[in-house]
Formats: sequence, C-alpha cells, structure tokens
Amino acid sequence: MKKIITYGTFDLFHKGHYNILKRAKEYGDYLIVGVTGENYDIGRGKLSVHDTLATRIENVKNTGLVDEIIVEEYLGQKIGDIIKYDIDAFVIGDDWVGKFDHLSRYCNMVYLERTKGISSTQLREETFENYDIGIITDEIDDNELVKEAKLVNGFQVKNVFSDDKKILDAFQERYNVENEFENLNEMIEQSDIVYIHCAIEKRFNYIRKVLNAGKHVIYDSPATFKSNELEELINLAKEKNVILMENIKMVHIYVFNQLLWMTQGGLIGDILSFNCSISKDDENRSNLFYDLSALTLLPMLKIMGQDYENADFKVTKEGDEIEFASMNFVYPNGRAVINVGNVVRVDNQLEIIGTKGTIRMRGNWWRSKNFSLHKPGEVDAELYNTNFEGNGFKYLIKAMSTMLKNNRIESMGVFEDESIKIVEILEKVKNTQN
Ligand code: C2G
Repeated sequence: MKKIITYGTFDLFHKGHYNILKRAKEYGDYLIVGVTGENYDIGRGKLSVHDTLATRIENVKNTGLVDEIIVEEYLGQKIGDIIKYDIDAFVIGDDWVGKFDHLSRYCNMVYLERTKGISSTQLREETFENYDIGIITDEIDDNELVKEAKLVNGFQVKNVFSDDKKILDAFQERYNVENEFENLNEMIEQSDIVYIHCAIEKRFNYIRKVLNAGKHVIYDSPATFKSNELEELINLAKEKNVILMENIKMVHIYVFNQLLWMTQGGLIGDILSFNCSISKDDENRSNLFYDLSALTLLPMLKIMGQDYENADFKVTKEGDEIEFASMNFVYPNGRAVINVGNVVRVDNQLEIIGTKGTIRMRGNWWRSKNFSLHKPGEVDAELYNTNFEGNGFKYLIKAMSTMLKNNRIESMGVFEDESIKIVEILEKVKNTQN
C-alpha cells in the first residue's frame, strides 16, 4: 500500500484545496492530511486564519478523499510524521517548490501544480469586513503599527494626521500611508479605528474626539493623568458602543499569558515579591516616563492585586520631567518594587518570587519571548518560550479583530479597573516632590 501525506491550513476550504487532495489521493492508496494547529499557524506568522481548527478538519473530512487526519502542531513535525506513518510520498502545492527538498531523504517529494485564480487570502479579502486604521501622531515613528497591522486579515493603516505638517509629510512618505490629512475631522471620518500616538497631554482630547465620532480607539497608555478623565472616556466608549483599547501589547503575547497563568493560578505558590525595572529601549524618544510606568504597573496589579496597604514613591526630577522613580508597594503578604529609568538607565528585568518558585524575565521583558522558572532544589530552570517577530502589535490587532467579530467592546487584556488604577497611581507619582 502506497501511503501519501500532505499538509495545509485549509482555511475557507475551496476548490484549490479540493484539487490538491484529489490528486494527492490519486498518487497512492492511503491519504493522510496534516491540518495546521492554531498555535502552529500563529507561530509561523499566519494570524489571519479565519476558520477554527475543528471547522478546517471537518471540511477536509467532508471531501471523502482522506483516510486519516492529523494535526500539525510544531515546526519540524513533518519528519517525525513521515517516519511514524511510514509514508511513501509527500505531496504539496508548487507554491512550496524547493522548500521541502530536504524531505526527499525520507520519502518521495512531489510538488503538484497549484490551482490558479483562487486562494484563502483572496477569499478572506472578499468575504470579510475591512478596517481602515488612521493614526494621530506627533512623531515620525509609527510604533511598528503599519507593518504589524498588515499581518492581520482585514486591517490596514490607511490614514495619518499630524498637526505638524513636517511630521505628517515625513510619516506619510516613510510608511507609504495612502492618505495624509491636515484636517482631523476628515481623517476620523475616513477611519474605522484611530490609533492615538502622541504626547500624554494631548491624548485625552484626541481620544474623546474620536469616541464622539463613534470610531474605535487604540491609545498609547496612559490616556491621561486624571482618573476621572479616564472614567469619562470609558463611559463614552460604552455609550457609543465602540472599543477603547489601551496599547499595552504584553497582555496579548502568549508567553505573558503563560506567566499570568502560573502566578495567578498558584503554580509558584503564594507570591512574596514582585520586582521589576525598565528603561526606554529607544534613546531618541524623550519623556516616556509615564508610558514606561504603565507597562510595569499592569503586571504588578495583575499578579499582586490592587489591594496594597501602602505605597511609597521616590522620584528624581529635572524640572517637570521625572528622570528616575522607585515605587514601592506593601501588600498584606508581600512587596512590589518598581524602578523606572527615563533618563537614568536601569537594567530591564522582571522577577517574581513565590513560595514554590521564582520567575525571571530578562531584557525587554514587556515584549518578551521567554521566561525561566526556578524551582527550589532544582538545578536547571524550566524555560517557557514562544517565538514571534516584531513588537507584538499584531497580537493586539488580532485581539481587536476577535472583539469586533464577537461584538464585544470591553477588552479582557487590560480590565477597566486596572486602567483606572494605573492612572490613579501615576497621578500620585506625578505629584510627588523630589
Ligand atoms: N493549494 C492549491 N491551490 C490553491 C491553493 C492552495 O493547490 N489555489 C494547495 C497548497 O499548495 C497546499 C494546500 O493546498 O498544498 C493547502 O494550502 P494552504 O491551506 O494555503 O496551506 P499552506 O499554508 O500552504 O500549508 O505545514 C503547512 C504546509 O506546509 C502548507
């Protein structure tokens, strides 16, 4: 019996998929199909897959051509499958020509002609809603949004506004954004989602304006220094039934959710200490103190909770700008220490000590791909990791895409009370004297 194997995502199952399965089956007697698992696709940067794994499997099964279906879960699995299932030939479309030649040591490698004029990408573009993103910016850097948004099905940055014409022109040229606007209202009108990427002092008014126009918002955090203003924005978003999304990407990154699961689920015991430091990773940007602080306060609130008994801040200021701050929070059973260097540089790291283990993230932990878990009495640390390129913005957009699909406006990444608490703390830090 000649055994054949082929793989694919088979999203929005179409004629091209049917054809390749049919020809693969004709090539032998027994056909095994590996359907890509969701994490595997996310890991290889395919964020736009629409159908669930169960639906994709069902569609492959319904062709009646397939003898066995397996799930492809990780890079490098194919070799193990060929050996395990005693495969004679590996069949795949010729869009992959040359890419799998190394498999010919294990079985016959067959590339079949792809069906012309149809693809999942094209179907997704035709079938699903498109969201045009506009950016309000006061700097030439886009925080990688333009590139990252493209990776999520249906999303693209189309519009840009800046009240500084020089920045507007430079931004438009640098990122090749379709439309630049000198009139803010027009830009908002043309956009479905607006990303607010400017100095904190201006954020509140911009956000309010966009929400009032009934458009979804992504904003650099914190939105304001006043918790009553943030509450006003949250209520306005609800009234207008639109999403108000805080740009803290960490909560949408896989490895961070593993860390939360471990700490919140008691897997490292009771948490005794939360220690974290951060400095800006981009020398050219100034006055990032509050943005950096928001990034550190969120994991603290998620892991240690909001019921600290006492908070104490030490700040070093130059004029109005905070150069360095150390924030200490005393909890009933533990302590959190957060060091933020704005001008002063500190080593980026995060350490959480529990009664049953310590978790460490080194380097730029807020966009980290890994952490280590050190258990008492064990020499080797356990490593948890997941790979991705970029700064993680695509995962935030993907989360937004899911919310839009489910008609849900409240984010489960950063909860409302967490956002408010962050602003309350920052307001106090801002008013702390040297
Ligand atoms: N295909 C085709 N004609 C099309 C579209 C797709 O012949 N018009 C084939 C592809 O060449 C592939 C299979 O259908 O052999 C599944 O395609 P996708 O769902 O796009 O999966 P892909 O991302 O190519 O997965 O491990 C995953 C595999 O390496 C390939």
